This record gives sequence, structure tokens and C-alpha cells, in this order.
Amino acid sequence: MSDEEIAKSADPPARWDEFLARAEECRSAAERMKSPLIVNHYDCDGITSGSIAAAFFEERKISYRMKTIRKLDSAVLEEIKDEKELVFTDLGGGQDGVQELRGEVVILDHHQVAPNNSRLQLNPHLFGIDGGTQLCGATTAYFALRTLPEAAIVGAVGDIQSPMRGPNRILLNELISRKIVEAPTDLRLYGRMSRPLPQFLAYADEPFLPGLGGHEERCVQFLQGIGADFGKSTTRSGGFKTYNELDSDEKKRLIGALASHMAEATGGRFPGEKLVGETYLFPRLIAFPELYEAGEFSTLMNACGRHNAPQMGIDICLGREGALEKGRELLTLHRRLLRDGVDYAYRVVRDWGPFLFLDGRGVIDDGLIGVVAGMVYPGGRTKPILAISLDESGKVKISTRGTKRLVAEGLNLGLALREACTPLGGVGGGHAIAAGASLPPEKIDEFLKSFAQVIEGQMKGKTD
Ligand SMILES: [Mn+2]
Repeated sequence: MSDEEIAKSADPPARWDEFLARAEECRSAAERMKSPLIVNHYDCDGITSGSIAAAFFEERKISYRMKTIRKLDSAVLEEIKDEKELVFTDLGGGQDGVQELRGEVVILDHHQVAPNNSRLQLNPHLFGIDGGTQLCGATTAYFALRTLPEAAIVGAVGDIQSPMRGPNRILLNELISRKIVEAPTDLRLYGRMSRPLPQFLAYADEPFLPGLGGHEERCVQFLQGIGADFGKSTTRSGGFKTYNELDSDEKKRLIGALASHMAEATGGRFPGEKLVGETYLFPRLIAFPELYEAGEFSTLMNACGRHNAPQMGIDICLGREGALEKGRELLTLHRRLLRDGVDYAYRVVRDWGPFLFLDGRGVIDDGLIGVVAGMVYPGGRTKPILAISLDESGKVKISTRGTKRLVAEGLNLGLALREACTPLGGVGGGHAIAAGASLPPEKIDEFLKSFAQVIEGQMKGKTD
């Protein structure tokens, strides 16, 4: 998107006034609550949107409780059925069961709306606004509750909605003029301020760098490929500079090298120019390197969610004492698990004919298996990768990834997973290029055979 197009995207959508009126209605309803339960999703957008609701009640000295969940299913609905007051953030819009809840309900969501869910809801989809790209759970919650603006931007970055468009952009422009956010164009990898170059590259995610991610040694080699002493620090012995310490010429060389690496490693799936773009800085948080930049902040939130510590993420958003220190420890753990996972994956990934197979059961956490699979998926690929891991309940979690080219040749991983899982009592789906599933553990052998047949069929159908 060109700068011009982005600027244009800040024009209010047709039904913007209606959206704002509903936001006001939700805010008043929340303000009348005495002791609400906030139910929020466990990812970055869910944690930040839930924190916005929490801060709203704290500012008004209204006591509240929180329940952070992975999925709003019948078990959760049963648990909360007697609650008198409920605020849902980043979920609740798409579930039929919400209609039947007895208590007062306010929904602040951006997912597709279930047709018979008529509870009080602020949701872009109800107003002809695309909730996939123009408003996330946290920015939606912000328009209603008007607190924790930094968290709102972090939620949007966490849901990959940057550069901001539409209503997200309206909010961004407002926050820029209030000096709460700065939006310089720069390399869009987190850790620019705080990490020496090899770590900066190794632990980047969204996008992670295939072949480099999780591997500091390879990152050192990559930097030497740019120039023998490239990025070396004269003050830190044997150490490297941070990205921010590079001069502008060095920055350009690094970005150029990364762009060609990405283009090659993803077979063009990730265009190099996407590495550079709008970034978001929070002047009020400049004292905290992990929170100063939105990408870094969102990585911390995702780490909290993935390691079953959503409350830590909420505490960080609310600025509770000691929370950020704990968050730093969690990030260290997260990076170690990622690095160990990637090391392990490089050793055990096998060519199974129609696909590459990574068995991470018992070694790689189910919250990380998708990221690890993406990191080790090598360049110039001619087949998709399928990775498995075990979740808390002992089920097999399946992650798959392909390339644009394979999709053009007929591959559809979302369909393939659904087709191969459903008859075996699993659930699966997603996009053609990347999809996930969950399966009873005893069915895995049968599944692998069936999956191989399905994708062979898909690829053959196209080439014949
Ligand atoms: Mn979301």
C-alpha cells in the first residue's frame, strides 16, 4: 500500500457515526456494571483488549474479575452461565451460545458475527467495516472504553493489522497528534533497540527469518556475509551492535541483505520490501525497551499467551509492579525454548515423499510448533511441511505450511487437513497456504497416510 493509499484509508467509513454511537452505548452499559467478569482471548489482541476493559473498571473503582480463554466453547459457556455481568473482548461475537446467557452482556469483538447473536455488541462487521484488517479486538475495545491507547496499537500489531488502515488509522492519527504514538518508517523487526544483531535476527518473528530464526550462529555467518566486520561493536568485546547503533549506510546494507534472504528463503512468498514499513513507538514507555516499540511489546504479549501466563501480560499492560521483570524472564525462557525447538527440528525433520515431516511430540511445545515449523522450512521448497506436537490435554496438534507456488499448483492445506482429520474425529482447517488441526493421538498414523494421499491428489489434479 502506498503512503497515499494509506492516508486515504483514514477517511471515515460510511457508517462510522453509527459505529461510534454503538461504542458509546457499550461504554455506558459497562459503566453501569457493579462487578463484571471480563472474558478475553489468550493471544496478544485478547490480552491487550482484556486489559483495556480491566483498566476501564479500575479507573472507575468497579471491582471486576477476568477469565482468559483459548476458545469460547460450550464448557466455558456453561461455567459463565450464571454471571450477572459479562464483558467479552476479542471473542463473543461469533458464538451462538452467547445469546442464551442470562446476565447483562457487552461484546467488544472483531470476528465474524453469528447471525442470531443479538446481544449488545461493538463489532466492525456490524457496520460494514472489515474486522480482519481495519479493526482488531483491542482497537475496537479502545473506541468503546477509551483507555490504554498503547495497548490498543499493540493489539492491532499482534493481529498483523499494520500498517494501520481505516478505523485503525483514524485511531493512530489521533494518538500521533496526542503524542502518544510515533510512527517512523523503519525495519519492521522487533528488538531494534535492545538486542545485539545476531539475537535481533535470530529471535525476530512476524516475520521470522527462515533459516536464520532461532539460530544465532547462522545469524553471525549471515552478518559476516555482508562484510567481515559488519556490525561488530568496538566497545563490546567480540560483541555486536544493536540495529539502532548502525549508521544509515550500514542499516541499508543490512536491510538489502535481509530482503534478498527473505525473497530467496520464502520463494517470493514474503516480498523483501515488506521488511521495511511503518513502525510504532510509545514515547511514554521509552524507559522500557520491551514495551517502547509495538512489535516488541506484542511479542511479549504473545509469549505470555503461549506459555499460559496471560495474567502476566495483563499485569504488564496495567503497569503492575514487578510484572515486567517477570515478563523478561518469560521472554528469556521463550527464546530458549524456541532455539532448542529449532535446533531439534533441524535434526529431526524428514522427507516423507509428498511432504516434510517434523515430529515435535514431547519436545516442542504446542504453542511453539507452528513458529518452529515456519523457521526451519527451507528455501526452494517443492513440498509442504507438516509438524506435530502434543497439547496439554494429550491431543496431537498439527501445523502445516506451504508456499504460494505450491498453492498455485493445487495445494490447499486447509482443505487437506479437514479432509484427512474429520473422518478420524479431529478438527482441522485454515488457509490454503497454512493450516492447523487437532487430532486424538492414536489416530496419527492413519492421519499421516490419509494426508499424504490427499495432497498427492491435489498436486496431481493440477499437473495432469
Ligand atoms: Mn483479535
